[in-house]
Amino acid sequence: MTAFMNARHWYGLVGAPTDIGNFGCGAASGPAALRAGGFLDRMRHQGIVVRDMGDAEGPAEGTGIGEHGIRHVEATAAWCRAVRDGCGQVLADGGTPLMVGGDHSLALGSVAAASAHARKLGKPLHVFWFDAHPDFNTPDTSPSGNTHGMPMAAACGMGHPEMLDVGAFTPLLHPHDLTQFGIRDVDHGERAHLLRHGVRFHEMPEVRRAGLVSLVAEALERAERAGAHLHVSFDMDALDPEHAPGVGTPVPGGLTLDESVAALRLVGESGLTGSFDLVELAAVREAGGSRTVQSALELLQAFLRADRRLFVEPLAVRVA
Ligand SMILES: [Mn+2]
Repeated sequence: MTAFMNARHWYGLVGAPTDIGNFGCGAASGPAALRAGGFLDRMRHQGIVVRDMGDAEGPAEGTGIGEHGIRHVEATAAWCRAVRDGCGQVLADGGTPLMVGGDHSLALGSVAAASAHARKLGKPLHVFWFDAHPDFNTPDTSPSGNTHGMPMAAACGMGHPEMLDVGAFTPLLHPHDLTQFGIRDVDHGERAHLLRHGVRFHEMPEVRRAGLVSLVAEALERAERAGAHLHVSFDMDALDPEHAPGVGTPVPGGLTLDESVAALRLVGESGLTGSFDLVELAAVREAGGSRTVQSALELLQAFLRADRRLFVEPLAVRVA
């Protein structure tokens, strides 16, 4: 199998060890936990090239509470700019960035890099967002003021000016090109935003009815028809707490590990994914075990091993 591999294709691990977007939640430990869990060795043994680009750097301390109770927005933006630059460098060098968080506010940085790269290639950006939460709050709709609930609204051009300023332009993403899976905890004003802007957000009852894999296959078809750069953002709390107890904001009734693995395998097979996040890995919150890290490793492996670009040029999306 190795003989057919495209040696030019590689991934760049960009760590983002902070939980500035949900201060104290424990997600800052994510990159170290994934490395200690043997991620790089495991990939190397399978002939998959993952270069460790090291960790992005940002403020260690928060920057206080602003208007509408928004927390640490300047520090969040500083971290997002560092993530943007780390992921942007991997893209510029021809690799696929794997951003490992850290809390989910950091996806604003990786999406900023992906959007700039897609624009340069003349492609639209599509985002797949696996999460218990839509992360589509604005400062005035957020009950907590935590920026990890705001990155997708900000990417779509709504939110605090500091967050809108992370990318080279705004909006970074058209709301119609955002598809969310595994959603089960939506704030009231956030739901109004999602509906008003036409975001496809697949809540758990729909996932149970239609099946995660077929919803993902439909979204892949749209992305392929559009010739999109696909950015995939996987929040560990998309999984049911049974499979990922070590997260900052666990919500019962989530995705199984098996269906998530199957979905990410399909995403990999499509060959469309130009950038990837795995976030909210707060293994320190899990008493005595490493279940969450093992789940994270399985998800990444499912995606990476299936990535068609390792073997051949992109082919048509296979529909389940
Ligand atoms: Mn999230």
